[in-house]
Amino acid sequence: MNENVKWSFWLILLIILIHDFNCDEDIKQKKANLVKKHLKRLKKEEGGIKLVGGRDEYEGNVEVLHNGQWGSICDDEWDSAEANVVCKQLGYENGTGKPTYSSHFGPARRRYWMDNIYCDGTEDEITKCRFDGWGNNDCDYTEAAGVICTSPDPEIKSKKPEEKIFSKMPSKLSVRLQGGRIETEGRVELKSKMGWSTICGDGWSLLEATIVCKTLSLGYANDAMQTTYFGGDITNTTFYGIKCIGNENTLSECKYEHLKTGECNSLDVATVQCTESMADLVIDHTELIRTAHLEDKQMFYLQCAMEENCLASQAYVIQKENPNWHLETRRLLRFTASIINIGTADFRPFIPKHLWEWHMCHMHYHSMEVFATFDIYNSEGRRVAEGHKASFCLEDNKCLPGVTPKYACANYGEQGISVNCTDIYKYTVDCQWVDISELEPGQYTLKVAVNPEFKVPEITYENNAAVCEFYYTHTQGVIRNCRITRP
Ligand SMILES: *[C@@H]1O[C@H](CO)[C@@H](O)[C@H](O)[C@H]1NC(C)=O
Ligand SMILES: *[C@@H]1O[C@H](CO)[C@@H](O)[C@H](O)[C@H]1NC(C)=O
Ligand SMILES: *[C@@H]1O[C@H](CO)[C@@H](O)[C@H](O)[C@H]1NC(C)=O
Ligand SMILES: [Ca+2]
Repeated sequence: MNENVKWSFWLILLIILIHDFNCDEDIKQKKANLVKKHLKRLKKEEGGIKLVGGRDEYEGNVEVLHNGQWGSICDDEWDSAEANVVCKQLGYENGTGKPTYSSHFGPARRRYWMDNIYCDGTEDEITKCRFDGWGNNDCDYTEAAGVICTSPDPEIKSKKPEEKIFSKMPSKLSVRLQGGRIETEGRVELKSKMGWSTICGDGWSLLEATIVCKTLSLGYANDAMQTTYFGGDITNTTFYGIKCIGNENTLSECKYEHLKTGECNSLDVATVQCTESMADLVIDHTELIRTAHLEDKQMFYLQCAMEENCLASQAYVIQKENPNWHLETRRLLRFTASIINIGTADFRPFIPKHLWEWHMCHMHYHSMEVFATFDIYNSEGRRVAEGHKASFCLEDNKCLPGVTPKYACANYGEQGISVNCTDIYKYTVDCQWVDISELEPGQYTLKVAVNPEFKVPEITYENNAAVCEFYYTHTQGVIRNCRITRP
């Protein structure tokens, strides 16, 4: 082979490689449209904000949505006035925001959308404050602005049930559904010594709705809505802040914040739709244990994964600081996640098909925001390896004998997991790992959870997480002694 031919060969190979990592414009546009629609549904429209990188939902670096793209906020001129507006916008009523500076919750992962923000305190949204104009900034990734929101409402301040101010539900409690088209649906009403009461919609979830259906012997909750669809708040008293874990036998075992005269803050009241059959996902922990291993992988091969936020934040720092970042390696704890549906109905994603998000690097649609989480905790219970939230495409990879697979992700196919079928994320799949590059060798806890936010109804969530011991030496990672529990 003469020199010219040789060079052409390498050049073509290089072009093919580059092409693989650059996803084409059409797909980008398609994705942008889908994302826009999807976000709109989640009420994350232009000017929407979220907190990222915090240990809990009330803290993190602030990201703001502009033109369908999330961007960071720079900490120049950032102080409590701005932090208060952010916390107010996030719904922490009368709460205060403590500002954080200098990428306190990790380096800025996105371009800066806003810099030199000045709020006078009357604004209810951060984008109503003065700033330098979209994208105008002189900041680098070490200058992300963040907040820690505190709220007078103890439920928001702490997730520990003991610290919430709750009362036990009355032990003699009648339950009925009103206003439905059929007897298995309607707004929920409870009878206490103060007569029949509706339940305020705030915080109403599948966990409570499931117990209502169980109490009424109507099976499982298919939906828990906060709505006036089945009639609104027409009783003289209302229950506020009912909370169930999801494993109670009757609503009497749940808790509530108060029973008050007068209406709910918003018009919406708690409603349910009950159904006879229901899905039930379980993690196969033996497969987890069997397949767990370490892999050191060059960042050059992790570019798609980085686009989907599958690496720890330090990887993004390296990418920005080190011109030869693609030669650096990351240490990944890889394992297979096998998830079987042992219920009596198919598991279906809660986001309708036309809102699914196209993931251009991995070339498939994601039908759930967060389907699984993988987290590593140290002996003090602190999360030490950033568990990324994985969204997947859901399909029947393997079924018990006699069951025909129905769901397949390819070609915009229907997604779901049939009864007695398993959705398998093999350890070879991109992003099917925890990035433990910054972890010291030692003894840890690994927690793998599916449907962790209880967004899709199931018979029970008590079997949705595997909590295992993770022994990590310089050369080996071993998972053992898994316990099945709730997420
Ligand atoms: C917030 O403040 C207003 C006015 O000071 C007050 O009426 C309201 O009850 C407060 N809300 C909470 C949740 O503390
Ligand atoms: C609400 O209270 C009024 C006055 O006390 C009473 O007449 C009415 O029947 C009550 N309504 C309900 C639904 O209990
Ligand atoms: C699923 O498997 C269980 C246990 O093997 C069996 O009892 C049940 O009938 C199966 N259900 C379906 C829909 O195949
Ligand atoms: Ca389950």
